[in-house]
Amino acid sequence: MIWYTAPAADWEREALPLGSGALGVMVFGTLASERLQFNEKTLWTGGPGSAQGYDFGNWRAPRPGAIAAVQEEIDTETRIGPEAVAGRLGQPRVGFGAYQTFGDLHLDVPGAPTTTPDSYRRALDLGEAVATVTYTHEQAGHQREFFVSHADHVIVGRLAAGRPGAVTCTVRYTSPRTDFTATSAGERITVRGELADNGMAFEAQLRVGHRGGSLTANADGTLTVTGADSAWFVLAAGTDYADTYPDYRGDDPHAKVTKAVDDAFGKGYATLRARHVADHRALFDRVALDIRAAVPDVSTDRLLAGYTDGASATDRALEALFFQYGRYLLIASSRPGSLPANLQGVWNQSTSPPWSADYHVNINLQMNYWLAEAANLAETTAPYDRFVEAMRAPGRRTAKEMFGSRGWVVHNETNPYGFTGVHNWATSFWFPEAAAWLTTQLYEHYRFGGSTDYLRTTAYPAMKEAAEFWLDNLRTDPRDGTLVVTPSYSPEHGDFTAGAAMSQQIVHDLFTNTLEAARILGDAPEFREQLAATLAKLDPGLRIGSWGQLQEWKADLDGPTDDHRHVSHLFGLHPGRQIEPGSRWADAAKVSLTARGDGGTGWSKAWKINFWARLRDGDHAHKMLGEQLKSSTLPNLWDTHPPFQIDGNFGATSGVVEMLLQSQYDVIEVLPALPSSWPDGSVRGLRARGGATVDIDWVAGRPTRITLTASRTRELTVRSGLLRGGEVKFKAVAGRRYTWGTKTGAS
Ligand code: FUC
Repeated sequence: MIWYTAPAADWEREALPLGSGALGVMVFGTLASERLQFNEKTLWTGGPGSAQGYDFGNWRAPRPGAIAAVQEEIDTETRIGPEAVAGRLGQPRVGFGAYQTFGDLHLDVPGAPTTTPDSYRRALDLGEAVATVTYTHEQAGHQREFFVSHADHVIVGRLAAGRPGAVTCTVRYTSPRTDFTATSAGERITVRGELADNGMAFEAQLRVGHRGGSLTANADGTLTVTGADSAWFVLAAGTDYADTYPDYRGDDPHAKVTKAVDDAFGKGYATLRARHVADHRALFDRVALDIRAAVPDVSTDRLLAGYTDGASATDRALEALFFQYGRYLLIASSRPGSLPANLQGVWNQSTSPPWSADYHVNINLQMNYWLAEAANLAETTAPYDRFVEAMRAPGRRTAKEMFGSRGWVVHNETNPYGFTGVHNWATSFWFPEAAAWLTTQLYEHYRFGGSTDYLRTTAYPAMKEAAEFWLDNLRTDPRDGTLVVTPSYSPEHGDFTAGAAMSQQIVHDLFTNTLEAARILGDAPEFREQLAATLAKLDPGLRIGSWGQLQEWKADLDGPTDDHRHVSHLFGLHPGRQIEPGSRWADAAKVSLTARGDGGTGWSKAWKINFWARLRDGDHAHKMLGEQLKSSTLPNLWDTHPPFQIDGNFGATSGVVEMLLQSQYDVIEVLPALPSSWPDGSVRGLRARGGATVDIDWVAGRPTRITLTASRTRELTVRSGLLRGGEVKFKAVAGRRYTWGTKTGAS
């Protein structure tokens, strides 16, 4: 539960998020006029039909030889400043668009208290995914309840009072745009419009029910409930967006929205609530973390403000809450049937949000899904898979037109309209490695879940096509004859060079995964041989520099006082698996990470939790979790870059899992980086690669019991100090449970 003693005064810092993946709501809990800012995830300006025109980021005119000329210059000069390259390979963004707020629903409550009563409480129950606002006024208890149901595709709210007839309210829709009409008739409000920029049709419908009192449809498009015992509403919203290249338009939303709102209304409030809670709990309740936290009776903003160094039981309460909040937010912002979680999940109150609230793919979208498999929410990856699938057609055209090659590609940022080309922000526009990196999650989904069918139909086609792009685009480095990515740009840092560490490590990871998958699926031997031969000649992107650091670039250019937020050259440590703990590369990675320091934006700190956990330094991982809570977390526990950016929430939850369980080398490692400030505890329901669900109890920093439930029949290896010889390898049988140790640690 997260809770507060006052209404939210600020959307970003204080309002409480609810969501069903497609729909999102921010609850303010304001007394005289409840504000419910809401979103539908496909409501985007830009794309085909945009008033500005749209080119998918592809060069508007062919530039024959442009990339080759940059490559040749890098061969001779070794480095080129980013502005010079952006001038030659970039172009201004046109028609990219931005994620839009759908608007606000206001519930005007006449006679509500004008100051916040002492009894006021605004809460979000993470287990139920229900927000409540409660207060006492004129001797009557008042209660508001809100949720967004993925089971029924509606936003639901209810106002009730302890005294008969005490609920009076007017329901009103507003939007910062003027492109809509809102009309009311009977018990229904209909909002209908088209985005001025691209003509996208959108519609929302709301129906109000009440017990006692009366309901009036007003001429200004609002509805008023007067003197009821309780009132409730359902709201459905949609657009005519479809994720199909090249038009990205589908059916008018009217029929779908009407059906959703009417079906839900027919079910009644209690049924909708029960169906919603069951749907949410089926995902949320799978994981439980107990780190002997003591939840004090203070509001969450005070809990956050009081956080010091993680040494106390109340600090642990916040850490455990923050861990589960990441899981909550992923469930709320990524369910099948819509787009994946964007930079703000599904929540956006603006018509021009930061970075368009888009899909940045040089770290951010990938980070959003780091927790999905290991924190037992594999179903939330369906929208991501679909997004990647939908990107391949435009990405294939970009590969052909810009690079003259096979495969598919996407650069630094993308939108729901297949923007796979480039813009011209010098320090970020060039990142063709993004497609390869995006496919990593698909392969991880296979490694965790083990479905060969999924590998064959979903993961492998995207991976293979990304690999084909790099088979066609690697170039021999005249310095040493290895194959390198060029031009290569380590995200948002330094100059253009050939063979920066991250470029090489990503391609290494892609080829390694694709080769494994090709073997499993028995793809053509010629393809496998070509991949293996290319991998053998590939510069692996691992090099140790003059001060013992892992080099970010192929030449030794790293500055020991540089604290840039991107730590791209450690990709092979996390999320990759090229840098194994105990190796000299890991030692060098540690030198680099130490030099970069414990600061950074929200997502940067979150990544560092994962890095330190992979380096088996639980205390430093925990320190980074503390840094994130102290300086990159808002009172509503949203991560802040600043501004609000959800990747840090997801990255932090992933980091906590990495402290407790790792399996990237196909060995299930129990408590690989347990911090000393969590001496006793237990965790239930984490997932390991190979199809295992793992429960762990520990006392005084040592595991006392490990329970593993196998979801597939296959050989598994478990590593833990609890096991004789430190490791056990056995044939696990699907559906069976295996236990080592006892709950008390007695044997
Ligand atoms: C990447 C980061 C920025 C920001 C942006 C949305 O480009 O370098 O810090 O997170 O994405």
